[in-house]
Amino acid sequence: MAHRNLLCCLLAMGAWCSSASAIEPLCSSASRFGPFAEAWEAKYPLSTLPARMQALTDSDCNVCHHSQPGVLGNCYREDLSDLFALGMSPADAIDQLDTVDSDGDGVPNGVEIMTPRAGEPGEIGYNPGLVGDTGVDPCGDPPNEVVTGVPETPPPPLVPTVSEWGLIVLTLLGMTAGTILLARRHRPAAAVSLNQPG
Ligand code: HEC
Ligand SMILES: [Ca+2]
Ligand SMILES: [Ca+2]
Repeated sequence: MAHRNLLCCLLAMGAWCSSASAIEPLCSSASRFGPFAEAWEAKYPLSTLPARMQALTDSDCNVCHHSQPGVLGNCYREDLSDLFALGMSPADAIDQLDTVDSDGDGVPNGVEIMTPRAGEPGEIGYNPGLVGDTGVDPCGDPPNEVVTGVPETPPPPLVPTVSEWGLIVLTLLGMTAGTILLARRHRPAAAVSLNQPG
């Protein structure tokens, strides 16, 4: 409970600091970010997603939030919030969701966050809570509102995906098994014909 109080305090201060620019100098950068944003940056220091969200939506908080804190979404934040409600720390919740596909676009959160952006040299990261070619939020209110206007689902890789490799391996295994079966089936026949005197 103390934990949650601390979070609320820091988060409220974050909102307060970013909305009231007059008191901005009073806010240390640590308190402005809040525990989720801090834990996130510690886990993914090389991702340029926060800077990109800042440039496109005027707030790096939109890595997780929809358009403003207090509004439903995005899907990634909703998952984080669920784990937090179960008593998990922000850092543990972020860890736990690394391999989960929160926005359902087929790519796990951690992979999205660290994927170099196609055609944007130096830019790393697709938003794990937004999908499609225009960065819509399936968990927003209203749902599917455009948030970034740019792709937030990584393009499919050019090499075979894991499931495609699986198919290839299965096919090869099937062919091998078939060859062995055929060889077995022919052997007795050959033996019979050899044993029978002509
Ligand atoms: C890594 C994800 C992440 C980032 C980045 C982030 N937040 Fe949050 N924020 C959350 C989660 C998760 C909750 C819900 C916590 C809970 O369930 O109590 C939340 C809740 C809040 C709330 C309480 C109201 C609400 O929407 O539930 C405020 C205010 C808030 N954040 C402000 C900010 C500000 C300001 C920033 C940017 C400086 C920021 N957050 C960045 C994840 C994040
Ligand atoms: Ca995803
Ligand atoms: Ca995505």
